[in-house]
Amino acid sequence: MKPIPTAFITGASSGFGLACAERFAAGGWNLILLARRTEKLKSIKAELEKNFKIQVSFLTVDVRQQTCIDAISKFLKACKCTPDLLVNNAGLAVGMELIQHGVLDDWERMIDTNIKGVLYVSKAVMPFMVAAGKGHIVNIGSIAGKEAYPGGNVYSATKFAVDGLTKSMRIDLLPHGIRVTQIAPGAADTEFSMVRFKGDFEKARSVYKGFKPLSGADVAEAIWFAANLPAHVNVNDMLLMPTAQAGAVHFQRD
Ligand code: NDP
Ligand code: 8X3
Repeated sequence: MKPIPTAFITGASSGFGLACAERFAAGGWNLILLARRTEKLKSIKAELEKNFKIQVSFLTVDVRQQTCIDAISKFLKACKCTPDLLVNNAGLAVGMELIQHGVLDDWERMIDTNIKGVLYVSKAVMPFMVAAGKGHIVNIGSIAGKEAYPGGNVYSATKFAVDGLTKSMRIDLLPHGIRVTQIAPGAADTEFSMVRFKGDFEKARSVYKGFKPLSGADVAEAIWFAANLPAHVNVNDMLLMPTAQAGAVHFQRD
């Protein structure tokens, strides 16, 4: 019998990460979920284990902390588990001020989560994949990592970093049979805008006004597609946009 594959998903308590957990659970994969909100992870684990015959473990970890490397490493050693897939998804935008009005704490949060978080989690998981001589890392980029837009500045810079890092990881991991993919979505209706606008509901809703944005499930389907291609095939980069969005600032709104 074929062994059951395991997906390690960061930012699994909402949005793309949660949708990805649901998609892979439905596909029969075991899951290791990571985020900071324990209660959310607990109820997701209970729900998915009830609905699908799979095993779900979770780690309550802040990917900004260097200590997360050790925590993840210890966890994987203890469960004798090498993830077949790592989805580096945890991330956020905070604020949309013009660069000259930028808030230092917002900058730190974005740089620490979106760049250092990807590095720290990958640092913990890669040795297991290298030892196994296989694996797949999917980094979640963004249209903001392809094009700049007004007020996108530091968020955009972090996603350009993910774009560059993905390319570089693919080269470094080439001798080890590890696939490295970037999925770069356009506007998607998740908790993203509520986080970006610090709980301002009206501002957050206005982002998606008059057009149909991507859903978490749309992005999860793209990750599922990339992960389930034959082992000799890799999606290097996928820019996944709502049909009503042609670029970072080009929308067709009703
Ligand atoms: P959500 O806000 O819905 O989800 C973000 C997830 O990241 C949550 O599960 C959150 O969990 C987790 N997270 C945030 N900070 C940390 C941290 N320090 N440590 C661990 N987990 C963390 O947003 P999305 O699903 O939309 O975002 C997912 C990714 O997709 C991000 O990288 C984002 O930049 C990117 N993206 C989003 C787009 C969009 O329009 N929505 C478009 C393109 C890319 P918790 O709070 O429990 O820690
Ligand atoms: C999120 C998409 O365009 O709001 O990465 O930056 S955007």
